[in-house]
Amino acid sequence: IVGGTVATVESHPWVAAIFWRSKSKEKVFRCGGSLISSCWEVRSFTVTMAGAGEEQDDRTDCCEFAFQLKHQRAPLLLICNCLAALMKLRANQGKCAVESDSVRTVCLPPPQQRLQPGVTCEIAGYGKEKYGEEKAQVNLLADDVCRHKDYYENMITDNMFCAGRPDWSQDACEGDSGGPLVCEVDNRLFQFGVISWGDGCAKEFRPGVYTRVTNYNRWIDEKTNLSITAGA
Ligand code: 4AZ
Repeated sequence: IVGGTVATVESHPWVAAIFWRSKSKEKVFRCGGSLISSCWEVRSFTVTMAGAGEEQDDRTDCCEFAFQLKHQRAPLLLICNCLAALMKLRANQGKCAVESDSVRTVCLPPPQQRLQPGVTCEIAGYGKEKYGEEKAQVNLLADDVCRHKDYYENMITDNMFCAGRPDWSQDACEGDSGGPLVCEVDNRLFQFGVISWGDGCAKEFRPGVYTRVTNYNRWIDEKTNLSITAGA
């Protein structure tokens, strides 16, 4: 998070810090995530593959495709954003996550709920620049603004939305991707976005890009075999 403030774990009890175990068995911090049920987390990630040729794939939600190619060691450079990925937690003594003041699931948004541009939402994560849990506030941008040529033009699909500060002072950054963007509706917080990508951090005309979670409610319910979508 850039330009944010220190957050207590209790204020964002659904935020996960995801670590990978390196070859030397060390735990290395990779990205964020959020707890959507006691045994499932949702996150986003970027797949980059280098090879002999160079080709940029413009599909933005191509996880399965990318993994197939990775398996075949295809000679191309592919960068794609997996906008929504689910991670199943392993149960420990019959339980996955045990809820407490610092561990709690986040609510998925009602699928039809649309928020107006300008609405202020909150992001949280453990990424740059301070690498401690921080939170910041960002405002939703209208799609046509984010698709303007001064912004991201045709890089924004219907599965994404943009959010930033009018003065560009607060933003998500490297290591925050996968983490949640939550907004308040009728005094309750819902996860409307997954921190996904951006050109740099807190840069003018380069807002953060988020996965539009309402487009994935049904998919999440199907994949997890849960019915965690409100009002579905
Ligand atoms: C990242 O690499 C990342 N400023 C996440 C969000 C943004 C940039 C980079 C948005 O995880």
